[in-house]
Amino acid sequence: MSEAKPTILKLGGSVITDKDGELAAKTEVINRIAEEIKRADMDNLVIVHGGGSFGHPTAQKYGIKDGLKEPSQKVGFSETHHVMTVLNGLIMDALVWHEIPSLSITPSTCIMTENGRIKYFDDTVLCSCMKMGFVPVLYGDAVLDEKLGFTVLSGDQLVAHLALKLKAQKIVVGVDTDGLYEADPKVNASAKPYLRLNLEQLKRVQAKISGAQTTDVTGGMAGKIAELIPAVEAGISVQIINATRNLRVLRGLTGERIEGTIIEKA
Ligand code: IP8
Repeated sequence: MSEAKPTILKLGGSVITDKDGELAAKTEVINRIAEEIKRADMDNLVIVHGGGSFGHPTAQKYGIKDGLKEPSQKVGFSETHHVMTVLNGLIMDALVWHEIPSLSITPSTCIMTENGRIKYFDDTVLCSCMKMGFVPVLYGDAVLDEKLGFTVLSGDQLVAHLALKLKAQKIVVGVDTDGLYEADPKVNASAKPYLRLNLEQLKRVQAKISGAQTTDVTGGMAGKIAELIPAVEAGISVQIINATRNLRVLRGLTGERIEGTIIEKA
């Protein structure tokens, strides 16, 4: 058992899936990341992954985020959760085959939200498995909601919630760009990434990009930053790295200096 403060690793949907495809997992990337996680040999690691081309198109098709409005959506809720378990199975496959003691924790069976925000979280299994040295693996999921019937819980909300609950040391956010950019690097090739941001600067960036278009039902980069702000306020450091590139996850986890954006309170 370890006393080290936890590190939370978020694997974005755009890293582990091809967002232009349908149910298109990037199995080579997933395997390479599993190998890097094994090499990092972390005490007290928690992994959270996003939905990519598994969760988002299905959630969008059935309007799951806005809640239960008609009975025909119910099977869409089941399907959204189900495709997330399929993606999670592929992640677990890679972790287990790399001999990482890990346990999938299904958000929809231990979390309920109220108007989209986490209200109940039974963390008994999560905490026990961490005490035993397992790596818990959670993900954005379709969850039951006290007011809406059901909704979509983003991996980013989960990351920030877990970071605060577990008093994490740091959050490593794996995306498919070299950090957080002044403008969308996929649209503007000369856009530059921020190397370091403090809380006030992060809030200014958040205000600037909050109107941006996104296909993610959970809000893309703007949603990600909004979720991270309370964790940064609590003194938890955040590093946004390009997890599609070799060795970045390993180096992000072990604290080596790499390209990306570091966000700290002051
Ligand atoms: O990709 C959303 O998780 P995210 C999961 O972390 C679903 O926002 C079910 C769309």
